[in-house]
Amino acid sequence: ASEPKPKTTDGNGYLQRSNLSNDAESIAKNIIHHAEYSPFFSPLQFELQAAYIATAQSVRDTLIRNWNETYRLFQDKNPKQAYYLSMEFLQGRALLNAVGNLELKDAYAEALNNLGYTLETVIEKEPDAALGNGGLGRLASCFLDSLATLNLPAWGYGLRYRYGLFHQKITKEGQEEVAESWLESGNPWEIPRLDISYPIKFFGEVVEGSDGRKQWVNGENIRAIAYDLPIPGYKTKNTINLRLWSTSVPAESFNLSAFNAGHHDEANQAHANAAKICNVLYPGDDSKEGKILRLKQQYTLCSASLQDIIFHFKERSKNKVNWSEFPNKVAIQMNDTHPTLSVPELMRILVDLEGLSWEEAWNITQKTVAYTNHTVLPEALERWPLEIMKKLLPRHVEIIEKIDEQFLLSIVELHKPTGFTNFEDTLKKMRILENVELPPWVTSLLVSSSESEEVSSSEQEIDEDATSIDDSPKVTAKVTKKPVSTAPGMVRMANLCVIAGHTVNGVAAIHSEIVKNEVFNDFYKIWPNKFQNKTNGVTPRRWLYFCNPELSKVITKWLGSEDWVLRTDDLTKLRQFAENDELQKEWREAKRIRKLKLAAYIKEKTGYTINPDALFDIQVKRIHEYKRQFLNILGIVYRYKKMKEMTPEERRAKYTPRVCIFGGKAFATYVQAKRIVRLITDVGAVINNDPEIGDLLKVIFVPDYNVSVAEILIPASELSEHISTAGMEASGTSNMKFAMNGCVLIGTLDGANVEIRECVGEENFFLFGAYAHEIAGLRQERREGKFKPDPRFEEAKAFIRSGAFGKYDYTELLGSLEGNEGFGRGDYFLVGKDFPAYIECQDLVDKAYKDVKAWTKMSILNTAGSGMFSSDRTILQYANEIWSISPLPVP
Ligand code: GPQ
Repeated sequence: ASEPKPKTTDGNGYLQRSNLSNDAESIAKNIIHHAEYSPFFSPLQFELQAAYIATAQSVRDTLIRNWNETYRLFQDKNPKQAYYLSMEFLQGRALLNAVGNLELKDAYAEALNNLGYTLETVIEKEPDAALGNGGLGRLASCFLDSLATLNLPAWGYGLRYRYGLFHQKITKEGQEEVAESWLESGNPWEIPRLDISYPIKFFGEVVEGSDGRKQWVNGENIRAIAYDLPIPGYKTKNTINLRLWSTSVPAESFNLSAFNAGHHDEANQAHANAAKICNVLYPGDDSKEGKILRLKQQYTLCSASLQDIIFHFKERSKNKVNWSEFPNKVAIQMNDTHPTLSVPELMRILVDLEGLSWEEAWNITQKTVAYTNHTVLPEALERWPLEIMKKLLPRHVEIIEKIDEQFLLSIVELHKPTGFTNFEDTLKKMRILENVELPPWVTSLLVSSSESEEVSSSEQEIDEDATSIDDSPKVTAKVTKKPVSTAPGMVRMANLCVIAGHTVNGVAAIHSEIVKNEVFNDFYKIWPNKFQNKTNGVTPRRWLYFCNPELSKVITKWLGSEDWVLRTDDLTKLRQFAENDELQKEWREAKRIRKLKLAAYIKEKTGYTINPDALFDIQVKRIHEYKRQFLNILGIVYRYKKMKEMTPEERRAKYTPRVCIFGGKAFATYVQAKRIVRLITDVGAVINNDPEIGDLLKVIFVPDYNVSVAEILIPASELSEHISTAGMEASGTSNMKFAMNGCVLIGTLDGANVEIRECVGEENFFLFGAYAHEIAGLRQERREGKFKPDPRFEEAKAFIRSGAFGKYDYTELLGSLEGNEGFGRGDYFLVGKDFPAYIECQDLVDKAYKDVKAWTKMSILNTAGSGMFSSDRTILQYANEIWSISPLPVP
């Protein structure tokens, strides 16, 4: 019998929509409504903070309405959906982006004017949502914008950290970290979904149930609770979801008897442990260290998201669950290896909870998951100690061990025709487990194929305590898990991803080649079709249209329409006007407005006055030795020294007035990176106060670089620095944002620089430095003591050593550039090698900037050639070539 339907529903159980009017007057009423009834503040006051919260809540009304329509469409049509799993989302601010995407910016501006505020000042009240460290997290956020804009059925999953990326203070001593609490004044954008939560388990034991299935029991039990952030697309009703998990415990975990006995901390222990998981964003970028808490975070993300995905799959299957359909309905993308536990978790759910066979489950898992690699730095490829993982996730380790053994089996099969001579090293390199003895059946195979190789009796010994994880008919021997040496057993997450994923992609053409030919070459040789390239992109809405309205207006005028915001390839049509005096004048005027705004910002944040007509030269990104901010500042030191040796006339003739701007955070325990920050500020303090130099050179460190600061810096840029040691930057994404905003790049042939240079034209890109394929040889030469440093490089270092920039002892920092090898020495990043080419290239920049017309042309051609770096293009490629999903627009 059907339940009676309330009158307010449409007959299908859905609530009928209420109307929201989009005129300024209705919006103002709605804002006032929220100001009055919102629980965030006293309704008697309508201060700026209240205006921001009420405005955000009013925008959220529209977002929720669109979110519901989108969700309902996905439920009804049940298309294949992509799920983007990421430990980081660097969303930045939401307000301007939301009203811009909804095409309500003018209406909101008018409404706020009528209430005595301006949209600009209200926007400034929003704290950045900094749930990410850098490029990887920001990429995830750009992808969400494109997924919604392209009407694709997709959701993002992440964690709701209470403290995002730290705030950076710059003092006389360099960087200081301050905790960031973006949720302190409440988050008006999120929708707490206390109705949606899943159990998560840690530790405990694995037992076998009466049905023969493995059961994971006891241990620590917590719950993951959903918080939704609606993500609007541009010029579409489609609004997708970023579901962030927070952690808590079920009520029964509160130890009431302990509390009543006065042991308050003890009573609260379970809750405190659970809350800790989502307390802070892991502060590493290309992180080196792993902590048990980090593994708990990763597992929480994977387990909660998979339970949720499976819940939706079942709900949409309408009582006819057919597991073989799962890969036709679900695509899971793992953003780097951080969500790798999705693989054993999906296997566990399918095998232990749903009762599928191992083969069926493996088949489904492989067809469902795909992996994006974002780095080739060996220290950043995640490896987890087997012992830690065994304790925390005992069943998952069993599953990983079995995947490992099945993998060994499959490549042994593959190599049977060619024999197994010299095969052991390859096997050891490729398998998931590291420092764990090969199963005896593999060892015996290797012995029989190579008489010369002796195997010690201890290696052949079978560990009686080891659990057999094998129930496959092909393998019969028991497995030994004893460490081969004293080195602890490890789980290589990247190898697990490559083995389990149906697709592995790099993030720029050159990076994907390195992934295939170096990092994962053994895998590439057996599965060439698994490997793809998906060159990164950035959303042209946030990174050009919204943050640079002046330049956007000029572009729109000359292209005759605003279509370029969705079809960035149209930007190429600017090429025909690149030398047009009228366009050039408008272009420079637009840029100058943004330069003035940046100058005001720098004055406010640092106290330094800069000349808006100087060349604005910017390097903003995480501080890392491989990104070589060190090279940049050494170049500046050399420039300054040369300036000091010249007469004022010579100086003016040779150099162009420049403001060198840096920004970026150093990982709190990355000592060398923090020294680089200190050096930049020390150099700035001397040069900026040198009356002889005046506005010919200024060195600014903009504190607390984040998404919102980037939105001020990038539109004002004229030259930007992307100068990593070739082969080390997977892609870079700020390079794309700069080019879009008419900024000329100086850079090495690394990451996406290679493709940007091709697209904007070689003559519009300042290229220098060693090539990726030369790096290994150059390092080798260096080790052999064959490297002869350029005298100009020696001069720059000596100038710092002389104490010209203060008393701080730079011995350790400069020492990293000396010697032939050793940790932290031997100039691993080849700063000395590239230094002469770099400063010569910078001289060319000075000359080029003096020719205003030629420079403006280069600037226009950078924007014109940047169309391919829209994340819309990237996402379409993921949709078509990895996920097989199609657009489903809300009518
Ligand atoms: N990247 Cl592995 C990060 O920002 N964090 C990470 O942990 C890893 C990579 C970056 C990478 O360094 C950049 O070159 C890329 O442009 C970016 O990911 C997005 O792919």
